[in-house]
Amino acid sequence: MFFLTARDEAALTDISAKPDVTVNVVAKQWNWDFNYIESGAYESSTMVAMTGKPGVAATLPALYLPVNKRVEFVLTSRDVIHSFWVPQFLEKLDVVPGKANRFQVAPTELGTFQGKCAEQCGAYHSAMLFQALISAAEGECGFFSPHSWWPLAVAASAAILFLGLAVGWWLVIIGMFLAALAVIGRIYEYFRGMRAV
Ligand SMILES: [Cu+2]
Repeated sequence: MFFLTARDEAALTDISAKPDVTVNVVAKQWNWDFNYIESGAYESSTMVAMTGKPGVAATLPALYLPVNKRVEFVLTSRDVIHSFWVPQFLEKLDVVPGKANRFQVAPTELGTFQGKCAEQCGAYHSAMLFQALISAAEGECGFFSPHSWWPLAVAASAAILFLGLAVGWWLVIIGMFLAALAVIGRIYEYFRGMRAV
């Protein structure tokens, strides 16, 4: 038992491999900010009201991770000691002010996993919940990646539409057609669990 524990622990705390994705997880009273270093996407959140009613899960901060990629978490705290815990990651690590604790995982399963703060950190400690969403890794958040095409497509459709108002009705039709395509594409992407940045 000790051997297995020691072996797994060594594997989880090994951060010598170069990660594909680095996420700076910032714990704060009482929520989480997720900063995606490579893609330059920063998401901050405010405290979630635990009403006990259905639908709260949708308001929780979401940690987006690609499947089958090596992710390194850099854990920092803005105030007191918290603890970053997604049970399926087999690792629970303290988030300490003034210190950056790190660990790596490579999620192998698609889906939504519950995460929480595992250190009593004050009055609303129990509200420090989040969701880890593991989705297909289709490119990073680059200019032409699936994550960023949407605003571009909408802008292009709108431009054609307005140009159409000056040029002729046939261009308006084309603009509307493209706009509809963009909307349908975005909805399709959304339901596939893709990430919108
Ligand atoms: Cu906490």
